[in-house]
Amino acid sequence: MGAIETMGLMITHGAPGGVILDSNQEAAEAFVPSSEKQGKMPSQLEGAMDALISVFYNYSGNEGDAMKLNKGELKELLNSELNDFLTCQKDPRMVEKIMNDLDSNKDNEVDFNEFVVLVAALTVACNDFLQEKKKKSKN
Ligand SMILES: [Ca+2]
Ligand SMILES: [Ca+2]
Repeated sequence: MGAIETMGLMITHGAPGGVILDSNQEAAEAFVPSSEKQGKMPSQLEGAMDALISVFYNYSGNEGDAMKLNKGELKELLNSELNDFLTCQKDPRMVEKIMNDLDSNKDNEVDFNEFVVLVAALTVACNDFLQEKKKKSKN
């Protein structure tokens, strides 16, 4: 409950998605595809980014546009990959709400740029939760 509320809040206020979009250009210029660094193991973070991309296309390729998640594909992804984080998704309106929050260009599909906003928001919410838990266990 808490996580998803925080998420909605952050998406409405444009952060952290806004931050990501602002730095897109710089990030793209600094980006070196892993194929250019042959034989080198990806770092933990690079591996996580790679996984993020793979997961997205695993679901987006099921129906219609292979580059975008429609509502059914988004639901599948949320159910299978974020089951522990989004406990209130049993509510069928939840997928609808997440879809509306994420779909910033209003084409009724979630592309990778829009999906990344969800992951970033959930990661921030997850960090807040963990830090809060740490604080409480200290007292
Ligand atoms: Ca699709
Ligand atoms: Ca969209």
